[in-house]
Amino acid sequence: MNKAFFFFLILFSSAVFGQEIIPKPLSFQKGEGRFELTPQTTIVVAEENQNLRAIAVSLQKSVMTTVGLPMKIEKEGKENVFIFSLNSDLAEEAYAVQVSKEKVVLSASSEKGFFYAYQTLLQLFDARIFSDFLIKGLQLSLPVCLIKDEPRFGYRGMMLDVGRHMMPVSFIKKYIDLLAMYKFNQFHWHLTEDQGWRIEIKKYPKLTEIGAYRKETPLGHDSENKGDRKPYGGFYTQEEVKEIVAYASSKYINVIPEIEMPGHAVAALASYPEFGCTGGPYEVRTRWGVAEDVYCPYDKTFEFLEDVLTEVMDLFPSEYIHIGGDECPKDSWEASEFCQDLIKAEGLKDEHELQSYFITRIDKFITSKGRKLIGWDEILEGGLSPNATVMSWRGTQGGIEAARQKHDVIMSPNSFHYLDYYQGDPATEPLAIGGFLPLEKVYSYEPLAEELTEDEKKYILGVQANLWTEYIPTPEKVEYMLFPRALAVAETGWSAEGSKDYKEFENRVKAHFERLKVLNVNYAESIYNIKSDIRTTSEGMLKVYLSNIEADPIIRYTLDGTEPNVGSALYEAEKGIDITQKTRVRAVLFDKEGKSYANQYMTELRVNKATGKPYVYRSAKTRYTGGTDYALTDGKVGTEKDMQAWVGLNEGKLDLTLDLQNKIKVTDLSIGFLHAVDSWIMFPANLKVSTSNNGTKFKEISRQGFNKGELRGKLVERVKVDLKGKKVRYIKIEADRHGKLPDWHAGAGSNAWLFVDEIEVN
Ligand code: TNX
Repeated sequence: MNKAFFFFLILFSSAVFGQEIIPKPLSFQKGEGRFELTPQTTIVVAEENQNLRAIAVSLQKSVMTTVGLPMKIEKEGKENVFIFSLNSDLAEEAYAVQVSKEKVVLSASSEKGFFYAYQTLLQLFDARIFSDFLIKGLQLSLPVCLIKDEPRFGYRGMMLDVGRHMMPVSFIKKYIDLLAMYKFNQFHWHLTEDQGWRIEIKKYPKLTEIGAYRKETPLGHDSENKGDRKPYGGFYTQEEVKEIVAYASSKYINVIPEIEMPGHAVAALASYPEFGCTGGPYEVRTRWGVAEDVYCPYDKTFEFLEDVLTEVMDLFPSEYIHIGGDECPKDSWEASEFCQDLIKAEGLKDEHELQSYFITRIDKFITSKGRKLIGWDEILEGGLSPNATVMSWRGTQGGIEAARQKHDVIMSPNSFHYLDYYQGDPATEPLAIGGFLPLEKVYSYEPLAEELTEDEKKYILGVQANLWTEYIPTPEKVEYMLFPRALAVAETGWSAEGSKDYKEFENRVKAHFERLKVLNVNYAESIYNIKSDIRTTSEGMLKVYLSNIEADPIIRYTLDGTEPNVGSALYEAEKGIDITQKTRVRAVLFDKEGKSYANQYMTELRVNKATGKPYVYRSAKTRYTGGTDYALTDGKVGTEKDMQAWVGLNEGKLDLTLDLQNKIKVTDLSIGFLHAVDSWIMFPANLKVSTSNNGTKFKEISRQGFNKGELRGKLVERVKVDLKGKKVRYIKIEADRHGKLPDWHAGAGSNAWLFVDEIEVN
């Protein structure tokens, strides 16, 4: 799109939406006219306060960089000024911004309040205020308005897992900048994992010499059990940690370190095997998931952990110290004589109480240092000290339970706030761990569950979203997974109860895309994805209906496999698209100016003599996915990526009769099967095809056997059967499942699934 047009759009959209601030402020009143910045405009900071001055300098810098105006900082001034005005009546994080034609007044009672006023101010400017170079012809101004604002929750956090994948210091700073822009105040830094220990600990150098490196990283999905054979690793030195903590603090963000225990600790055990129950050797983990090897509760293990935490507390001034506590399998404690003796000696009931003993002992240590322990909701198991704060991740129930037990709670439910889950159709999204959390779902989260009493609600300190990085190896992908969903989380944490309106939020998000673009953030445009509805017609044709979030989207499509452009056919909702032959449908969304969006829709439809024709199963139990009645003849062919097209069985056999509804000449038949053994799906043992003219007497045409019992990995194969140009009406297709999963398989002995899709007849 032409640049001038692009910028016109920004102005236009701000005029339409009035305000695009995210998170939405408590109140916003728009007036008439604008405050124009001129070469005479100054910033007035009366107080002798270095930090306030630093905020004024940031404002000065942004204006200088983008439009070259000097914006001197002075002690007084009345007109054509930005004034920092102290107002001690406001709460710590509250602020007001008052823009008139003559001046802009920022009020707050604290530096933090001024910082948020400044963040809001930036969002009132043209999006190009975020540019780091001079923009010719840009005239900066602000709309006359009055904003009063304060957060709903005191805790607004974002977690980043650097254990699975490490991110460079420069990126951590960018991440912190983006959090600050959306008024988050907590950065939860997940620093240790099975797959890597990422923080230098002076007393235990092997933690980073050994524990920071793994032999390889899973390739594709963990279930495929493949590695990339490339050593991976790295860690943050204590100097770098200090640098990041100081940087975050300059953005009014507290950094909460997480040192995982008793589980998710294989990297530490690989470095110091004496802290595991078996004594090792252990190896830094090269697969995702949950490891059975965990810390053994020896006295020496506690000494070690206390030493580590001591160094950590020296680096992080945060009151909260996160000690993990999640996903700790009890196998190694069950098998350990030491643990069994300890359970008896301490009068504990079982290994769950041993977990509680573990956490309580660490809690005492952390509390003795004047800090507060946070842990994932499993720390509730077996009793917990009243001082501890619970971070609820397993749905919302853990948090509700914790609040009832009068523990402070931070809500970060995987059912709403796991930003490592897919945000769009997995078929068109980059690889993710699983799940499905589109922007709308994330936005719909209400942290104060109805079942809590008013008193219990007081224990909910706020919200957090988590970014686990098993499938997120680069900063670009971190950005892709975070944005725009982090904006929804920001609004849940900040904006007033009951003020959320998704449609209106979506419009503000679109305006923020322009800001994120200027900031070089690789945000996802998945909210624009095109969705399809494919229907069969009685004539054996297909009709494809396309839609997206807009009421009247401009969708252009091609049917010849080429990429749609501005000249391609325009989709008309009333008509749909008729498909009469094998076709690859590709569709792309355009904006009014003819700019295309990145996310495309693509599907291959194979119209053939079986398309839309009915079939009857003689035996088909446990049908799985392939939702529609005509899943096998809907023209949509199951592929490795498009898992939803397949029909799956794991009992009985595939035995169906297809009715072509007329006696017609047929040359061949093909049918696809999926082999994806890590997902318990295996190629059939055989395939038999017979034909008939009356539906009762069948003649066998083909019978073949397969043996893919040893084949690992994934494969889609279409089996072809020659029908020799005969005239037939009915075709019977039979296939036996492979049977049981092989001995070497994790699910050995269970039935393998048979996945079949799309019967094609030509
Ligand atoms: C569960 S959430 C975990 C993490 C994984 C995450 C993947 C939590 C406390 N534990 O170790 O990375 O699921 O979504």
